[in-house]
Amino acid sequence: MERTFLAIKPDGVQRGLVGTIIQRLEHKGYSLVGLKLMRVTRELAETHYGEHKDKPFFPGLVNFITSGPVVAMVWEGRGVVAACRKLIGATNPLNSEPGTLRGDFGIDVGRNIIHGSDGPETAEREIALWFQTQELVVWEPRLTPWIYEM
Ligand code: DAT
Ligand code: MG
Repeated sequence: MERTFLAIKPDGVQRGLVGTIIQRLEHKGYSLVGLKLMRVTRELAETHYGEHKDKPFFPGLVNFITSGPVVAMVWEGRGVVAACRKLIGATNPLNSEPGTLRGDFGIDVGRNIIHGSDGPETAEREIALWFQTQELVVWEPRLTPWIYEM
């Protein structure tokens, strides 16, 4: 089964959106396999956002992601990487469609609520960066036959 890495950013936690976000993903039919509330170190933030290190917004991005608690999650299911990107919406919440998490709950690109891996290889790298193997729980969701035809 495919897995993706999602992180509810400090604005999402401060604004009380943790339950809403988890509920949306559960209702979609995906399964949670890893979950932790954590403070992000500068080292982790800089590694996670390494592809953006030369961008003008990089220092602000690192300051923001380390400014408060983050909910780090791994979700599993068919097509979960692309589906979560759709569910999250465009990077700038003003361009995100209504019905997406950023479209419904955000305004500013620097306060866009949630991170999601942008592809399967990125997901593998980010899961390994944020979680130890023993923190991921392998379990058999009983609803599988009600969510997947086969
Ligand atoms: P995404 O989070 O949709 O994958 P990204 O990887 O391009 O977007 O950028 C990572 C984060 O950096 C993004 O969620 C918010 C911030 N960011 C991106 N572009 C920005 C900009 N032009 N100004 C301020 N922050 C920006
Ligand atoms: Mg990205």
